[in-house]
Amino acid sequence: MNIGIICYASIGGSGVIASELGKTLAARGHRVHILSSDTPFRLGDYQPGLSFHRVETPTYPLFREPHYLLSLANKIVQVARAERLDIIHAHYAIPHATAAYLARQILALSPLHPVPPKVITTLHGTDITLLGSDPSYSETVAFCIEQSDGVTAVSESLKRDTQRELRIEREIRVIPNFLDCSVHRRVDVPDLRTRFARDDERIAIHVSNFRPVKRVAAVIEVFARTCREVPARLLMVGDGPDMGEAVQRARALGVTDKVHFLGEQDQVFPLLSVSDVFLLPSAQESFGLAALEAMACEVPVVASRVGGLPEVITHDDTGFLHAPEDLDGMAQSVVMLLTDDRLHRRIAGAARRTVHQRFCDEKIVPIYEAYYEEILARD
Ligand code: GMT
Repeated sequence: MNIGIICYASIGGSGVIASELGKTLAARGHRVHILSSDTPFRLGDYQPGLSFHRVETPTYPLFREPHYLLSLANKIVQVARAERLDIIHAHYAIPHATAAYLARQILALSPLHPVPPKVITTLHGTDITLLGSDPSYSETVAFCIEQSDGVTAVSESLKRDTQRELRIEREIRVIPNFLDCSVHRRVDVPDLRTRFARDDERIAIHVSNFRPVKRVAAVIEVFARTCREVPARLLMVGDGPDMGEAVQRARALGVTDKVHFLGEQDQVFPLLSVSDVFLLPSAQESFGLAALEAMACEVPVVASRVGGLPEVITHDDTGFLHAPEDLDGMAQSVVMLLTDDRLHRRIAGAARRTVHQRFCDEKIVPIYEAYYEEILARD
C-alpha cells in the first residue's frame, strides 16, 4: 500500500507511535510517506520505503497566526497526487483529521486522482479529553471524526470519552499503542547508574512533556515522601511549561540535591534501565506510552488510576494504581517496591511479560494493516 502518515514532530506519544508505525510498515514492504512540520524525533536514519515530507507554513505580515492547517492540507494533496496514496492516516485529530478531510475533498474533485485516498484518524488522548471537547474546537473535531473513513482510538477508555464528550455514534476501532520490543528492553549500563546514585540509594524516574496534565509537582511530592523512608534519587526527564513549578516544589520540599533534571532525551531506555520505579501521577492519560516503555525495561510503574492506564497496568500485578489525589498511597507503593526485592522482581517480571504478550510492534502493526485493508475494501 501507499500510505501517508501525518503527525506532530514535537516530543509526545502520538508522534512516537506514528513514526514507529511508519518504520514498521515500511519494513513490511509498504511505501510510507511521513508528513510533518519537522522530522519526528523517533524517525531515525534513512530506511528503504520510508520518506519524509516537510510541511512549510509561510508567514505573511497580514496574518497574525500561521496557517498550518491549510499548508498541511495542501501538502497532503501534493503528496497524494505524486505518490498515489491509498491511505492518509492522521495521528491526533487536531488539526490533522481536518487537514486530511479537506485534502480528500480536493482530491475527490480532481480528474488526476479518480479514486481519492481513504482517511483514517487515530485519536491519541488530549485531542479529545482536553482540546477536542473544548467548545472552541468540539464542532470541527466531531465533524472530522464522523467524516473519516476509519477511526481508531488507543484505548477503550478514550473510545468511551470520545463517544460521550463529542456524542460520536460511528464505529471507533480500539488499537492499543505498541513498542519495538527488540529495542525497548533493560540494558546493562552500570556506569550510568553510578553517575546518579550511591550504591545504597534507589532511583525513581519520571518522563513526560511537563504539561499540567502530567502533574510534575505531584511527582516531586511522592518522591519527597519516599525519601523519608528510603535513600533515593529522582530522574526528571523532559521539559515543558511546568518545569519551573517542579524545580520550585523540589526546593520547597528540601530535595533539590536528590533530583536530577535531565531535560528532553531522545533515548530513554538507558535511563529507564538504571531506574527502580517509574512515577506517573497524571490527571489524565488515555494510554500512557511512557508507562509501557518503563514496563518493557522492567521498571515497575506507580500511576494514577485514570483513563486507559488500567488497560495497561493491573494493580498489584504489573504495577500499582491509586486515585490521582492519593499521593500518600503512591508513596507507600513506591516504598514497598524499593524495600521489598521479591515484590520488585514479581512486578517487574510481570510488567515485562505483559508488554511482550500484548504490546509489541509485531502484534499491533498487522492489526493496523488489516484495518487499512478493511477500510480500502469499503465503498
Ligand atoms: O501526553 C501528552 O501530552 C501528549 C499526547 C501525544 O499526543 O503525544 O499523549 C497522548 O497520546 C499518547 C500516545 O497515544 C498516550 O500514550 C498518552 O497517554 C496521551 N496523553 C494523555 O492522554 C494525557
